[in-house]
Amino acid sequence: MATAAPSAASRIAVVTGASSGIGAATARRLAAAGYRVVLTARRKDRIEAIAEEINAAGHSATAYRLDVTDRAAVDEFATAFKAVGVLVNNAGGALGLDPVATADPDDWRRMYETNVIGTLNLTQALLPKLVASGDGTVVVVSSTAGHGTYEGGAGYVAAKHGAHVLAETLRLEIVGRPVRVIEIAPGMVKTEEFALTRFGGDAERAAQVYEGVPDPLTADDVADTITWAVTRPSHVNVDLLVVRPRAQASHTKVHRESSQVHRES
Ligand code: 8X3
Repeated sequence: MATAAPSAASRIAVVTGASSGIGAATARRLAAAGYRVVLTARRKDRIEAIAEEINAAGHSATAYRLDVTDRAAVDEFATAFKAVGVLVNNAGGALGLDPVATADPDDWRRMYETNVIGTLNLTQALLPKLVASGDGTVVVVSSTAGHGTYEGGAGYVAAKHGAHVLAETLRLEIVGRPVRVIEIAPGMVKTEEFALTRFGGDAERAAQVYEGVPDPLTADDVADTITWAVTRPSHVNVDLLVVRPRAQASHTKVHRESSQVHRES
């Protein structure tokens, strides 16, 4: 099947949260698809190593240390570009799985900051450059948590609903300009860090999330989906794509080995 090769003006792709997981995998996939990828994250050593690996494979990547919640730093970053073709807002994540009655408000604030304000910062700063490319694409990596709730998830679910609303509203507001807004909403993805971060480094609790689940999605599965959506012809806007592993029918209905069990923390 034909894919849309990026034109010269739209060849730069910025990926946030590119130091691991879905962000790193997306940087690799977009580079292989012909984009000059700019990897951003707080951990400079990790994005530099991934950029080196991409360049060694004959593709093009650079690394730029960036905290998406630092607006002054984001604005400074944006001055580096005349035009940007693709912005993948991937930085974010979950903290805790506590019920509303006892959850830590600081966790909620931090999740809103990274998942929503971070996406807002990058999108605002780069929107003029995406328009200037003549063929821009904003990707918001939300989650199935942006489309339904589950016990213990409210802080993360609220933040991801915020990311979903940002994408949906932006699409309404900029229609007529040459920029697509694509939301990718992954379900259960087994990455090295998502669950570990959620549970404050508790590896045992993190492992339980995926216990017995045959083939949760990988970061590369989601990167493949993102890259597919981005490389459709310019007039094709994949508004919202929900992607789950076959073993997950909903947040609360996950197949684990031979039994159907309900999700528990
Ligand atoms: C991750 C999906 O089920 O942990 O965004 O909320 S879930």
